[in-house]
Formats: sequence, structure tokens, C-alpha cells
Amino acid sequence: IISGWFSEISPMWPGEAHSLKVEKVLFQGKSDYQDVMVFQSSTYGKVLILDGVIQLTERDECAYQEMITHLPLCSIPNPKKVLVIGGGDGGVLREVARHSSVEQIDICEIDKMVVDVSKEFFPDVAVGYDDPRVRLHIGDGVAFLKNAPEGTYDAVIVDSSDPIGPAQELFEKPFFASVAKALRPGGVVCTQAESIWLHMHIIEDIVSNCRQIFKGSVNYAWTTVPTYPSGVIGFMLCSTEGPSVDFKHPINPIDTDGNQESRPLKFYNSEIHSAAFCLPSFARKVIQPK
Ligand code: AAT
Repeated sequence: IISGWFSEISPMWPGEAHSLKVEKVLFQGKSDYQDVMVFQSSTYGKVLILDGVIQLTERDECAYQEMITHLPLCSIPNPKKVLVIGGGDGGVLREVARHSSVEQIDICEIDKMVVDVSKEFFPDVAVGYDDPRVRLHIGDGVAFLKNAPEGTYDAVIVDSSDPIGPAQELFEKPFFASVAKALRPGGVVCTQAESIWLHMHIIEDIVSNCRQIFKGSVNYAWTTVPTYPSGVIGFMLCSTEGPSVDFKHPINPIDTDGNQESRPLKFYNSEIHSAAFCLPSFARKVIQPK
């Protein structure tokens, strides 16, 4: 923080840095895995930072959490067992809980400090933990999946930080292979897959790994999140061999139960779901070469 502004500086986006004006630093700590900071910003509400990188702001977290959750869950009928890797803030849990068919929500987050800090400073996000279907495991998502029973989950959502730090292995081929093993036939995975403006080389690797491992469909979708680097973030959506999944045409829209008046969806709807798979030409050339 330099003269009242936080700048997100990282070798993952050289030559640029998005800044937010800081009203007040609310928390600063060092966990076993990363530096953790929370501050009150002047225009985006409270902000959670891990190792100098913005993980969420109160103002735009809805765009990321709703899309990473409902893109997979609205693409399959009756999801029952869902696994979240990362996502310790609880926002993805909050979104999964909107689906009344879901019976079990496992989450494996590596860093307990993220969970504790979210419960203290981001109650509207950590509210996800209040759902009785949630079971929290603190540990490395890579190890968790290695030991997970085979063929059980309907959906796995990988809400992971960037590939520098504890999340590095979550972008590698052996991890995708263990995700595929843990999914039922025709099960789906949605992973945080970085920005088409900044990380085409990372995306290219993820796509080629996923094409080898997931024998159903493999698709890239993206959305806007103003406080993420370059203002956009993408998701890799894949399904395993089995009942086919057409991600571009959601068959399981969120019902009125899930879209309650007390806590309505702010970002996701069926039109934006389909639109998220339309790619700019430069990205399409790399991701879906014809
Ligand atoms: N929903 C907020 C967005 C995130 S949070 C990513 C989470 O992944 C963090 O809580 C981090 O502690 C956790 N994590 C990192 N590595 C692992 C691991 N190996 N196993 C389990 N959890 C892990 C993502 C923000 C994206 C930022 C884009 N620039």
C-alpha cells in the first residue's frame, strides 16, 4: 500500500497493476501458506488479498462466484454431490446451496485462516458455511482428490488462486486426472482458468491437458470481474465420458427456490450462461482450432 492505494503488482501481469483506494486496513496476518490481508476500499467494499493478489471484493464477488458455480450446476440434471476445491471464503458454497437437488457439499480449502477471516469480515460471503449440507475439510486439494472415492461427485468446482503459490498443482495434468476419477460418468468440472488477455499460454496448456483427460466435452467460458487482472476471468468446463453435457445450453435453470427474494442472484441468468461461451476471435483460434 503506497500513499493510501493498494496496487496489485505481480509477474503474472507484468507492466500493469490495478489499484484500489484504501480507507482502512482491517486485518493483516501470515498463515502457513500465504500473507492474508483485508481492507476497506472506498468504492468496492471490503477486499480480501492473498499474497498481494485480490481474491474478492464485496462489490463484484457475485460475478465470479455465481458464474463458477452455476455454469456447471445448471448444465446437468439434479446435481447431488458437489466438491469445492479452494473457495475458503464460502462464496461458492453459498451459490451451490441455491440448488435444492444438492444433498452433500464437500469443500477442501488449504488455509484455515482464509475461512476464519471470511467469517469475521465477509459475513454475506461466508454465509455459505451455514448450510447444513456443507462439510469442511482443511487440507491440500491435490491430496484430498487423490484419496477421494472414485466416481462419486456430480460436479467439482475448483475455485483456486493463481498458479504461483499453493495452487500451482491445481493447474497441472495429474490434478485434472484425479478430478476426472472422482467424477461420476457424465459428471462436470469447472475450474478457474485465468484471463484471455493475460494468460493465453496457461489457457492453452489447460485446454490441451483437459482434452486428453476429459472424454466428454471441453469448453472455455469467461466473464467480467472488474477487480480481477484485466477485468475478465475464465473457466474451464469439462465433462467425463458418459451422458453427454452441452454446457452452452443450460438444462437445469435455477428455480424460484434458488433465486429467493431474500437473496436474489445478482449476475447469473440463462442468457449470460450461453453468452459466456462466445469467444473473441483471437482466443477462439487457440482454444477451438478448426
Ligand atoms: N472465491 C475467491 C476466489 C479465489 S480464492 C482461492 C482459494 O484457493 C484461496 O482461499 C486459497 O487459500 C485456496 N487454495 C490455494 N491452493 C489450494 C490448494 N492446493 N488446495 C486447496 N485450496 C487452495 C480465487 C481468486 C482468483 C484470483 C484471480 N487473479
